[in-house]
Amino acid sequence: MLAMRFDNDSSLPMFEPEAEALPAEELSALQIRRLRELIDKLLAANGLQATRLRDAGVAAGADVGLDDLPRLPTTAKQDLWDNYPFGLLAVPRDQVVAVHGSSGTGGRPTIVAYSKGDIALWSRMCARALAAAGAGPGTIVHNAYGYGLFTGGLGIHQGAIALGATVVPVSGGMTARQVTLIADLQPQILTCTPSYAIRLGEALAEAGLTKQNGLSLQAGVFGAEPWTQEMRSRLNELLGITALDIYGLSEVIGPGVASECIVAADGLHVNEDHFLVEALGPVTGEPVPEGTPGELTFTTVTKEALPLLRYRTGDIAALRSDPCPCGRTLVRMSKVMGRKDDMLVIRGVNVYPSEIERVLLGEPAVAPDYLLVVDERGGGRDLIACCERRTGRTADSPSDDQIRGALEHDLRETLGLRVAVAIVPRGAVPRTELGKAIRVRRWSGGEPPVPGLDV
Ligand code: DLL
Repeated sequence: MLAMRFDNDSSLPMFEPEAEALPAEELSALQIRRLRELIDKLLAANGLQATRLRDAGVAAGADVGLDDLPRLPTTAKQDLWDNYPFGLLAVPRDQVVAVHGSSGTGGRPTIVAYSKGDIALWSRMCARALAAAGAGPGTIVHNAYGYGLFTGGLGIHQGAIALGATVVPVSGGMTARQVTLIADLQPQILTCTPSYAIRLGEALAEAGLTKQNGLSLQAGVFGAEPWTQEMRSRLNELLGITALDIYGLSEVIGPGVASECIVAADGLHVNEDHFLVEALGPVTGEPVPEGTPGELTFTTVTKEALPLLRYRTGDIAALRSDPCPCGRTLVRMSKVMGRKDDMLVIRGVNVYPSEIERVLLGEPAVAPDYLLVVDERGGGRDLIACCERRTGRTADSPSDDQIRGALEHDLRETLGLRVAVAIVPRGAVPRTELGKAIRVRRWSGGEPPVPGLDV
């Protein structure tokens, strides 16, 4: 019975077909109504967003239509930091039933608040994503996203329960135990970061558990970090599944903002009945034409505790509205192509190059030029910090190995992330004569991006 759900056929049930397959005009009418309600709510809350709306000449929700969206004020991560932790609440504090936050590092977390209604909404959005991957009541979901402040674990967990699926709340890590649980409980769906899915897939294969040999997995719902089509092919092959992308961010709600369907596995359906989406030119801030990459910007029209008007995510993707064979009418976004700023998401942890720089330059024996190499050669995402030694070495200067060891330790302590450090020959790190320095390079194969880099 359950296996039927994974046949990639377009009659797969949607979790909320009345919303997910709404005809375009009805969707617009719903969006306009909700946008106006949001604006009235923000004005009534009388906070930062109310001030910005009034400054833009908006005195009531009735003043705006959907076409006015590009002219409304925006919000950004800085606003959350400036109003940390509860300054942007649109409900009384005692209506907040949970907080979550981004995996951002460096002592400046982004904290977001949820009302009971927000948790119910979030659960439904994640239930939509799981149903789009073929899950239904009784499907076993092996949930290896981290549980905690990070939205991945609990978001998917609540979604699986809302769907009536059976969730295995295994969280991240302890790979040997995960292999045993997968062998014993026979889940159909795996949910985790794509890089962890690779790691788990390799461990399953080592344990002799493959598709040919009884591995039960049918689909994967992978997100929280960028991943490529090549990675999708690898995951499909390694695990014998259909690997699907799920996107979201704490500020908007967590996972479940957009997700792929198993029918097409070709772009993520944005839940635009709750999250209006725009793609903006990163520099101009103006909407870009359909199909052109732009900065994803979301307006949360139904959230209660922390509603955000035109939240600029920094994530770059393209939107498309051509019909999908699954029957959903929701606009699709491409995979995230990159970030407007340089934030790196490594194994689900968000790090800014500036945070790494701070640690590297705290070591006196290291020269101020460095290059961060995102190593994708193995299909995962590892980070190598390439540094050069400072000139003027003396007899009692530390050895390369000592510097490397100390920096790797400090990076792990400060960022909560394993970063490999490579001491490269003097002059190997590219220098900039004009303009901005290039601090990040990808390494997906071929020549090392820095001469002398041997890891
Ligand atoms: O990563 C929410 C999430 C959890 C999404 C589990 C999917 C699955 P944050 O920790 O706040 O929230 O990080 C948000 O991660 O702005 C993107 O840069 C990146 N990101 C999230 N999903 C994807 C994806 C969660 N599918 C930030 N592809 C976002 C690329 C992603 N990047």
